[in-house]
Amino acid sequence: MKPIYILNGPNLNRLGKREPEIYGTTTLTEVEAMCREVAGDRPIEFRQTNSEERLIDWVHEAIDEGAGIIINPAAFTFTSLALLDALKMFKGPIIEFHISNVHRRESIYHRSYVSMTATTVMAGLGAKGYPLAVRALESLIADERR
Ligand code: DHK
Repeated sequence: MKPIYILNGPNLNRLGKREPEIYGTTTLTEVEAMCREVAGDRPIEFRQTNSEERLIDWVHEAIDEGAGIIINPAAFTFTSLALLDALKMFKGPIIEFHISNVHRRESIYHRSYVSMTATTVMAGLGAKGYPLAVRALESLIADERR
């Protein structure tokens, strides 16, 4: 069974301490555990980086190995054409995930490049939305959605 890739961008390593009024107090380690529990037999590659280059390299790995992608690109959502170009190459379903409702925040967070290729967007469910995204991705994989 091919793995799903759950990829997290810059500053998410500080989840739980970072602006808890926006992102909550759940840590990324706790998020990973929740995702693995929901995934059952499905292998998960759960990763975080502050590097755009590394994030793109992981998308390239997913292109060759992955069944689906859940990506929280964080600030790269709104800045990276390189990340958009990499995600366009992925043939499986892509869920763009944001902990906060980016559309209710400052306008700098309103225009996502990633949304131009994502299968669906989940935003505002909080960190506990990640396991829901795993369930949603399994459904998209089963339906062979892109
Ligand atoms: C996380 C970030 O780091 C921000 O740059 C985004 C996103 C929002 C989130 O809600 O997960 O604007």
